[in-house]
Amino acid sequence: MADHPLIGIVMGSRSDFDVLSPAVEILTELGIPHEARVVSAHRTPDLLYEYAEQAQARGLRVIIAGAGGAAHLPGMLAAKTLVPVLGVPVPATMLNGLDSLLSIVQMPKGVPVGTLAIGKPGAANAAIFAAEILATTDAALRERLQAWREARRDEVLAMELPVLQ
Ligand code: RP5
Repeated sequence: MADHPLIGIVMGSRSDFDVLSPAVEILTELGIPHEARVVSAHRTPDLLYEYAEQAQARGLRVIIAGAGGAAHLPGMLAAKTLVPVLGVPVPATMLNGLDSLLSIVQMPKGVPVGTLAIGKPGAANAAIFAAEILATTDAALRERLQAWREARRDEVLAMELPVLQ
């Protein structure tokens, strides 16, 4: 297994962590080396550039970026690196993440950000999607992913509904 992070999880604020935490949990469960950091597009733009510029050389294969409001973090990272960026809209304002979703998904042609759903489901899916990307060249990870998916299937098959009188 790699001794350096393969996936970078970045978020605009400490306040985003709760929403991004499913991504951390799933990558941990799948045994994928990762890191989680706060990088703000608007408040630490120089750090954003540095993170993006060093991502490839540091061995990052995918970046998961979550932010709320006018969420420029995923798009600006994507503008500065060829490492694929997955964007997670965070519900952080009165607009409940719709603002962030539109900010992230409406990238101009030529600078793609793979945009996931608003909130924790999007964070979880970003981690799974990143794992699937890595699994294209990692047979052991592909097996762990297959087992993970089968466990989700078994959870559903075991579901019982209440009997109403
Ligand atoms: C965004 O502003 C962050 O991604 C966060 O979702 C939101 C609020 O940040 P804080 O004021 O909580 O630091 O840039």
